[in-house]
Amino acid sequence: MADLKALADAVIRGDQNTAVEITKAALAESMPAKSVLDEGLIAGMDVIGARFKKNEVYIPEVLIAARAMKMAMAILEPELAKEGVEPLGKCLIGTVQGDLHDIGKNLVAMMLKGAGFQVVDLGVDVEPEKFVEQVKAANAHVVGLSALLTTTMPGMEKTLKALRDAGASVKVMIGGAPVTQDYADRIGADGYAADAASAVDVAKSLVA
Ligand code: B1M
Repeated sequence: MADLKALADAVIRGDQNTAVEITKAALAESMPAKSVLDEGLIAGMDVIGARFKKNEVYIPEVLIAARAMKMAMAILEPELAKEGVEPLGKCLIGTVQGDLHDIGKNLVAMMLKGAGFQVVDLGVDVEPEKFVEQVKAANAHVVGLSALLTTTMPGMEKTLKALRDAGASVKVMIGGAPVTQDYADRIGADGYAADAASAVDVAKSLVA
């Protein structure tokens, strides 16, 4: 019988070949895709997230684990769809207008996917109007805004205002090196996270 603990360990090690192999074996044995996801892939990414928060692993390890998860997810996704498994929620994420930094934002997107969210990544230099348009089109539950420059942080407030003015009932989470909880409170964001693993906790609390 396919070993889901070994699948989680493969994700933690970033061993994509083993992750894919065990995922295929589990599906061939008619194991529910949801169990493979929860007990294998998400369990592995949860461990990586917790270790990243404690500085026990660093960005390269997270990226390698996320790549292993992505490869296995490509096999699992059609089966999840057949089982009618719903994602935890739909997140739109982007770096705000004028800002081209995307390494942290990409990590957050990967960790959210790893936790079971459906993620639409709008990229960098995203103007407020685009967030509004895409939130409506995607019917998103959470919008994630990233900024790395003190000069682009006001783009977060502008985007929040544009979303509120458009009547979008979406939760807004912000983050990035110069961003703080105090700033999030000041502009009225629903959530703030200091790192990619905490962003998962915040997003979960926002859709709970
Ligand atoms: Co730029 N840059 N950069 N840069 N850059 C910084 C940010 C800077 C601090 C460097 C410095 O001066 N010491 C400085 C900003 C100063 C300030 O505003 N206070 C700076 C500057 C000034 C600039 C330019 C203006 C330089 C110039 O051209 N004169 C220019 C601006 C371009 C623009 O955006 N319009 C610029 C350009 C660039 C590059 C293109 C060369 C490159 C970006 C490449 C890319 O992203 N594809 C770059 C880089 C790499 C950096 C540094 C070196 C590294 C940033 C990074 O990726 N960190 C950075 C200095 C530094 O941090 N040491 C610097 C790693 C990443 C994983 O961390 O993004 O913080 P971070 O993400 C974390 C958390 O913040 C959080 O989770 C992530 C993972 O834990 N997080 C979220 C991030 N987004 C989140 C969203 C959430 C929740 C959590 O919810 C939605």
